[in-house]
Amino acid sequence: MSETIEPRKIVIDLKKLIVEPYTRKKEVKLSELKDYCAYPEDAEKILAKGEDPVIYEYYEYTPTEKPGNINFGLTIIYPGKIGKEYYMTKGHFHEKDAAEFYFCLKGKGLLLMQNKLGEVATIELEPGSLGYVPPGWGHRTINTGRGKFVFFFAYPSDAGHDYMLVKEKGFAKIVIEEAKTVKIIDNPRYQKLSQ
Ligand code: PAN
Ligand code: ZN
Repeated sequence: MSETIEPRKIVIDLKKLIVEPYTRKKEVKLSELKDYCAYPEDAEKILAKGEDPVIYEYYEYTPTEKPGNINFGLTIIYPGKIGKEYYMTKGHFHEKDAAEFYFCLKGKGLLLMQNKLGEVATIELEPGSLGYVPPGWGHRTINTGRGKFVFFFAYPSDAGHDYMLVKEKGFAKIVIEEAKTVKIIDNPRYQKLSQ
């Protein structure tokens, strides 16, 4: 039987930073992000102190995974660093050739993208700017500011998410703070996709 999706209104509350209603909320703490960090030993040091801070959270509204629909929501990345690496999302590739956009609402950060040839692109995001992720590009966002970095995202509902590629190989570039400035440097733990 074919599924019927009803038209509906969803409110993005910019004060409470919540999507109402949402179908999924996810909170990612340091213990879950650790294996994606360029300097996991710095993550271990924080965890060894008994701290496990929330690095980011997101609210998503998924009408259905049926092709032709759109998933959307709000991501909030807290300010902070793990060693010298700024708080960031895990990052992923979409399983299908599916684009996405990130529209920045608060704070500032970077959208880091990489395709399967290893080409890298970065886009600075501040309120009012939109980063377009073309199909085939893995994507991660990084909070380089002092406040929360908040953006609205939308992508095709049947896109699918592949985290393993990023977990095992990493992104070619990482974003760190050095001498109080934001630097995009080569990832010391990066393994080329061909290896
Ligand atoms: C976003 C991301 C969200 C969290 O909704 O899922 O910002 O990042 P990770 O999924 O990498 O943990 C998106 O890109 N969806 O496709
Ligand atoms: Zn995505």
